[in-house]
Amino acid sequence: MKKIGITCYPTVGGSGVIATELGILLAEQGHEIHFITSSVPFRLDRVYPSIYYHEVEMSHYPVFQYPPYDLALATKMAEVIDREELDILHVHYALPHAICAILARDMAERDVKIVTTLHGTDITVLGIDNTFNRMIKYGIEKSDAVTAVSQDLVAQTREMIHTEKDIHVIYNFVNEADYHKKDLNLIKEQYGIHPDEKVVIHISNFRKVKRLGDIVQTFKQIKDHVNAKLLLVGDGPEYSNTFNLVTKLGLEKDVLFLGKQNNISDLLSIADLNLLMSEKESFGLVLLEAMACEVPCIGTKVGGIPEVILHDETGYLVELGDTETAANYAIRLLRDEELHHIFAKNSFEHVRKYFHSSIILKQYMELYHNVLGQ
Ligand code: GMT
Repeated sequence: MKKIGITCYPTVGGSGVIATELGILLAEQGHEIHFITSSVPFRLDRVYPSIYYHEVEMSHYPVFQYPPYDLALATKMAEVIDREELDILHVHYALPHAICAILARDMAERDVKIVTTLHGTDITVLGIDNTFNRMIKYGIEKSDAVTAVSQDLVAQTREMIHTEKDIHVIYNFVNEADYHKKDLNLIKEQYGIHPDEKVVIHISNFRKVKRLGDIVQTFKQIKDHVNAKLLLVGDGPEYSNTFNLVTKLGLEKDVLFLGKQNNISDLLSIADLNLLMSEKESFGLVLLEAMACEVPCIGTKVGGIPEVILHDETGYLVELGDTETAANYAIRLLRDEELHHIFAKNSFEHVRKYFHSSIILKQYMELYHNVLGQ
């Protein structure tokens, strides 16, 4: 039995989901898990006897212009390392979490091993900034082991951070108990969608990189040929612009803004097609979630997306911004029931074969054993 600390962004987001689900899987294997985060990770929605939660508390002293969250986190990490006798501290994101972990390891009396998982935005966005570039490199190089969620992210890290550090690719996974197709036609009816209408879905945090405009433009072209509705799930900075575009294109009746939702697998169960037209995406966890629910995906040839979607087998890949090709593929898939059925089954099998939680868990466990020299 190992004692493992986990730090992640606990709010909605793929990295928080992966960190929490991994913690749950490890606990189920008999390990003791200590989450060190600013709030309870949102997926920790029931009691697990060997999972503990340590809240990073902030004191607001007037002397600080900005409350120093990173220092409070490092202090809490050091405290938990010593008190709980952690073997490993697994942090998600180099910045700031790996930096805080390194500081905590220096402060602590115990020799804890640091494992850092790169999820993307730290490299593809922050890596461009020179101030942070050096800091990220430091975080990566001082970690005992580093993982990234796709081959593409490893390549980007090498290119932008100029590090020779070994970076292991460990892909994302889904909780199969939750992500599977359910018979929920009632939900479709409750949203006022006719049984014959096709459902296209997009789920994201509505940041600019997700190219919501391309999602709406693709849907508009689909709509000209197929009776369909678009479900937009999530919220974020691009919400208003997307809303305005939908109104401008006269699609108000066909695009449903659902806001943030918890039961994503229920919504995926009524969907026929998932769209992800991002300009940056280190993996695209939502693709796995959709595919596990037998929903074929169309995505851009960007970042790690081509490592998840098999072109012409589980879905289609298009160039960034090419909404016309995306719409043509979508129309083909939504009109041809037999083809759709094949793609849906292929998607399910692909996730099961290459991204099953048991495969990914094994890879993380091997990595832990290696850093501990066992
Ligand atoms: O997509 C986001 O902006 C959220 C971010 C996160 O912290 O969850 O997502 C990143 O990590 C996910 C989990 O590994 C990946 O599936 C996403 O592709 C990645 N986002 C980007 O690279 C933009």
